[in-house]
Amino acid sequence: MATTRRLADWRPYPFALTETRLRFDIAPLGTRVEAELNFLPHGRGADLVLDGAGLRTLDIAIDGVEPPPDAITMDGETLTISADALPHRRFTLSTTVEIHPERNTALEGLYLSGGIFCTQCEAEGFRHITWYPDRPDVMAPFRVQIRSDLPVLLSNGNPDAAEPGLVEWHDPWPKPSYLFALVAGDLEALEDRFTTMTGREVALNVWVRPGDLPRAGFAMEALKKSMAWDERVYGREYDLDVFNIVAVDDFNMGAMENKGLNIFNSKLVLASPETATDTDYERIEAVIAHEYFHNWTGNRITCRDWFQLCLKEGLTVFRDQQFTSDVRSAAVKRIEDVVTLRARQFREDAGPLAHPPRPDHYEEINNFYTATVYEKGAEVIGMLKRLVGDGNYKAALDLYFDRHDGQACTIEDWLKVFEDTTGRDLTQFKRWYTDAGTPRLKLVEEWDEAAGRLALRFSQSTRPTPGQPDKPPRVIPIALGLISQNGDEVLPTQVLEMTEAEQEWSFDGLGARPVASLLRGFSAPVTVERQIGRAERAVLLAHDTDPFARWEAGHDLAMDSLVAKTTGGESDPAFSHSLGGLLADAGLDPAFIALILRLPSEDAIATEIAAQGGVPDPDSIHKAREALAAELAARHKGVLEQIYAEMDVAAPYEPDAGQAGARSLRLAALALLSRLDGGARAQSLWDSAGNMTEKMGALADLVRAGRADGALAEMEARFGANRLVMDKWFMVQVQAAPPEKAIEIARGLAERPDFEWTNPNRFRSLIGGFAANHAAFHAADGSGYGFVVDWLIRLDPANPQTAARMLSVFETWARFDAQRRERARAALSRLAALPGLSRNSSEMVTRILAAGA
Ligand code: B3K
Ligand code: ZN
Repeated sequence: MATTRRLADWRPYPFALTETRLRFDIAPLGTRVEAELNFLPHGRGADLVLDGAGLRTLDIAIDGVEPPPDAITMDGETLTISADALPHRRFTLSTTVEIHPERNTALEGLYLSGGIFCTQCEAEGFRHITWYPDRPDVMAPFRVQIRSDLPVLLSNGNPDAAEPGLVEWHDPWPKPSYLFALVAGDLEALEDRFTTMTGREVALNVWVRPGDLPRAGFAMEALKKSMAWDERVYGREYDLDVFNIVAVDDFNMGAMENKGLNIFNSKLVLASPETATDTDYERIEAVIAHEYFHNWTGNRITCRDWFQLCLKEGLTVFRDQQFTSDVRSAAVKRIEDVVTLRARQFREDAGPLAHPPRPDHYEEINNFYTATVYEKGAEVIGMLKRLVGDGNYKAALDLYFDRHDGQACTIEDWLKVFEDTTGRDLTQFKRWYTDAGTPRLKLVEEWDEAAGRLALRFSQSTRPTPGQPDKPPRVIPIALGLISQNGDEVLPTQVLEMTEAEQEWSFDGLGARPVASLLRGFSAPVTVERQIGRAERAVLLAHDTDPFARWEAGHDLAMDSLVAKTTGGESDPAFSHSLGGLLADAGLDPAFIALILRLPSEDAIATEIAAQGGVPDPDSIHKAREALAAELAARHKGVLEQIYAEMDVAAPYEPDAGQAGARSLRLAALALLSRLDGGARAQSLWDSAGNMTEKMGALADLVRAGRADGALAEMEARFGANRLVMDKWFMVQVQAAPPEKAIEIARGLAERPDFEWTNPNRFRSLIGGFAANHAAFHAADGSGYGFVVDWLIRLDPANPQTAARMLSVFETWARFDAQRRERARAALSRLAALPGLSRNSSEMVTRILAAGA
């Protein structure tokens, strides 16, 4: 039975754990784990409660003596040793258990991936390894011995003794169990070194399967860059003699920040120009940085309980975003982040899965590794920084590291360092952490021609979310500038600090009515409602000095056209016209133009229609978007052809921002042109391209045009044995396919022997890729819903985490028409009724179905 866990129920653990010693005997059919835990009772009378799941317990002893049988209770996932059987002083609990990594398909705890033993312990995977207080506020130094005949045996910390078949690792930094890691396998390392700011030498290794070394170099460079950046920008130095990264093929998410031993999904490590795209490279760099940055924000300072997850994740995402802005283009990065935030987090906030960055209850914590905790968590920190200023932000962070090093903390601790640094009261600001939902900011402008005064009247409101009917006003930093009709900036950026439900600001001494450039840099994660004409938007698109606001003006114009077209109207010529100006502007960053050319996604259009109170129709949305693309292509054919030719990078491939920007513009132009030439140009690019970025761009266009058979066959012939490339092969065929064909293609692909559905990457490529084909997934006959649910029913018993995560593709089901809703409800109910459904999927499906109640 599922039980709800509540923040209000947190109590300190009644014992200190002063040392953890583990010994693993790894064998093909069963691994033995011996644990010795040194406990110091904080007081008297508390039972010792430990977590464990799926363990075959062979032995339990306290100070070497087996406790009397009636002192031990095993119930579900807990082992309790009653207080009467415990000494009132330091004692050692020893246990021996047997576990079966070779049968572990859930990829949680110790498991096998392609012959490599590896672990994933966050959030509660360690209990699948041994009996333990498996909670983040119990921290201890670890000593780990591994016995195995495999050649490479790794754990956290520094290597100690080693002899053939046995190694010992020692991690002196107290850490919670979720940061434990172990790897055993036949691996090769790309080796390097880093000298820290105080001159300490650190050995760096990126461990991969034999043969993959040539594709590990970029990850290593990214690691060194991250280490240097964290020293330079945050003053944070690495604190062990070695830093290991291991790439494995079977992994439930992207990567994991285990102390000194990061374990990665191989797709976020391995890259070569022939096998990885520019986007893959950018992601690898960002995730390597993210996991590395966790060493301070997550590991040295961790979370008191899982409700505080965004304490480490929001901050670490914020830090990796800063890093990418520094090493690439800040403007482009900001726009990309906002696109992702809206696509994932706003969508989450608007549906049945809405929750605050710091939730106060959950059934399964793994369901809360969400866009809200991560991306909104990062936005909240961005707002805080904007409100207190860069200097205060830095001082507050220094204080945070000083005050809380070695501790397990809360959001309250985090806010307190800002309060102590600045003297500000952050009580109202804290609502960003505790309240769910995306505030809607409404602006009404009043222009007084005679006085030359512009009054801006703002109001804010947030719709109810599950369990939170009332939403008091929040602090909203509104970064604002004013642009004159002829394009001059008449007021540089100011930050208005909105705290009330309604508030007004006015600006005097203006010669003529300016255009407000609102929410510059996307200064708060809110939606905006304002009366603004096409002409004003065009002014912003042509002249705004803030790249985000400029992009946003283009995005809004495109969205207006798309929404109008969907409901049978005409597209607005203003967008196409302004686009002409941008395409001809040689001074603009190609990556920026590419972002404007990338039309809003079908899902985003559906969201907008729903937000305006309409019922989105996936088929008309698809047609409208295709029609606008074709229109733009026809209207700008000449300049698009010119761009396509000019953005052909002649220099040898580099995954840097400059080259990647040129390629993204080239491919955006190609995508439009392919709507005119039926894919002819895409075919010749496919034939000639020497890098995966252009290959995949061309291939998507070929798939869309229905002429990809040749290219797909070639790709399979060349890369059939490369799992990561074949993941792309699976995905593009379903995601870019014409919606009416996608389901047949998906069914066919699912029959293939290389559709290894227990591999999360492969599952996400095919099933997730299909669900990302908006009109196919939301087909009126329910075939898309049925297909996805059939696969989730199959996956759930094997891998609940990945199954539950994918259920979020259903979070928008209630916004469609009655027929689609019925079909979605039927499919979801089939899943909900499944005997033995995991706690993960059960919680998700119950919350999702509640949307239609
Ligand atoms: N902390 C891990 C995520 C763990 C997910 C557990 N279901 C990766 C990261 O955010 O860096
Ligand atoms: Zn993280």
